[in-house]
Amino acid sequence: MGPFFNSNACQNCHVRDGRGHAPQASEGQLGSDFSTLLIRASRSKVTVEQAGRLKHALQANIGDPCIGGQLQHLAIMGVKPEASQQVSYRYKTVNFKDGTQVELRDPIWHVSGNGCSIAQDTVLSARVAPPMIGLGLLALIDKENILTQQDIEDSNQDGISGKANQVWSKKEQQVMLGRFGWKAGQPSLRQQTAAAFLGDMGITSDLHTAENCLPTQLDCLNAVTGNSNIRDQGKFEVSTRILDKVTFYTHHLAVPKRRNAYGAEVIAGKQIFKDLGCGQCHTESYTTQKSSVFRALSEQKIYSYTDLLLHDMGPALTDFDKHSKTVDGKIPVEFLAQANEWRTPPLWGLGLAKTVDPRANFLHDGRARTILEALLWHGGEAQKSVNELLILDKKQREALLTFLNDL
Ligand code: HEC
Ligand code: HEC
Ligand SMILES: [Ca+2]
Ligand SMILES: [Ca+2]
Repeated sequence: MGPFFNSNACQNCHVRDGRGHAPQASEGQLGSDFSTLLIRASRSKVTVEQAGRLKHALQANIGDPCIGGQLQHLAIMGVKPEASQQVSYRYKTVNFKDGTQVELRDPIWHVSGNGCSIAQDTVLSARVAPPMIGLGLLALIDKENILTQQDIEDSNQDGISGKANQVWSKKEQQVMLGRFGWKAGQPSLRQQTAAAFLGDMGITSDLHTAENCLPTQLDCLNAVTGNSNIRDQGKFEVSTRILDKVTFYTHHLAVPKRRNAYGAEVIAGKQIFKDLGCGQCHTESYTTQKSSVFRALSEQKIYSYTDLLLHDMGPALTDFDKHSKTVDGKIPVEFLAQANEWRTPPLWGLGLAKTVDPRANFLHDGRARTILEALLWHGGEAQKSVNELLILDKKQREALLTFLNDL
């Protein structure tokens, strides 16, 4: 493991195969529990218009000179960690039309390089570990079913303009539809898994054969590595056999059964979900493709509640700079995904998130402590849905949440 790492096991972050959480901190305090959350870094040399025209927009993904593409706050003995990170929160309240108040916590990120300085034009992106369920099913949604939902220029003028991410596949050596990660930056679960081994734990594999050190990080470059120790398995730290097994595992974690799908309040809530336009991004269902490799996942009707497309979610959810200031939303951050764009996450398993781990949080940076908070942070293309949410009465709000909690 290492030289640099964020954690030493997949399940430290994906707690019991569920989701992670943001550090806790009351007003005026600093939170430092980064056990399930990490910060990405990117610098953009191209405008988003150029990135859209580039064949694979790889130019949009240049790491920071001090911390590379990801801040690893831990390192093996003898290597100094890259940087340190903390978070504090500004607490604010949102009012429903009927006077009900909900408190939201707005994160302020504190990051500093260890012996070097993060660049002023670096865009930072905080990401909490997402749940691991149903991923093999998402991998088997026909790409055309995703692409036909795009409406990049919002030509039907409903305010929603989903866009697919187009990302680089290391295996295929070509541009492919991005499906995984909060900005859909990974095309396959094998590549996502190999990226996690290297980026999060410092473990090389057949897809990432070099350790994760910048040319300036001499102690990292000179550190002992496991590459030369593994005689039979090739020159990397995790063998292809183990990488393939972990990848198989990530494909096959089931989604939980609905508990009360036909309950009257659940059905009423589902209607409100539709009326508020939630389903315009959280697409209800698909049938997976036929697959001889993944037989158990083949030709299944699934209820994933996602279009797997990127949406502008407004300035409050936009990535930030080293002073925790929101950056220009249009800056490309991860292939075609801009600073203000996020992939619609699937909603299955939502109601059991806190059963899996009571600390579980929602949204890309875990700022939302409850499902209701997650809804209230929606902005940008989803602003209309939130405006309508705010005028619901107590009974309607409860029905909506009962439906979401049944997923
Ligand atoms: C330091 C915490 C951390 C560790 C350790 C970690 N992950 Fe993750 N994982 C994340 C975060 C954060 C994301 C979201 C990344 C993004 O948005 O690009 C993620 C995303 C994923 C996804 C995509 C899920 C989705 O819904 O799109 C998979 C699959 C995954 N990780 C598997 C693994 C495996 C397998 C390991 C161990 C080899 C691992 N992770 C280790 C934090 C972690
Ligand atoms: C314009 C597209 C869009 C619309 C409309 C929309 N969402 Fe979302 N939703 C998203 C995206 C994108 C995210 C991820 C945002 C982030 O992580 O910052 C998200 C996140 C969520 C989450 C948190 C999921 C998680 O895993 O953390 C929930 C719950 C949710 N939406 C429910 C709803 C409900 C209910 C509505 C209707 C009131 C709705 N959404 C409307 C796109 C949309
Ligand atoms: Ca790094
Ligand atoms: Ca290593």
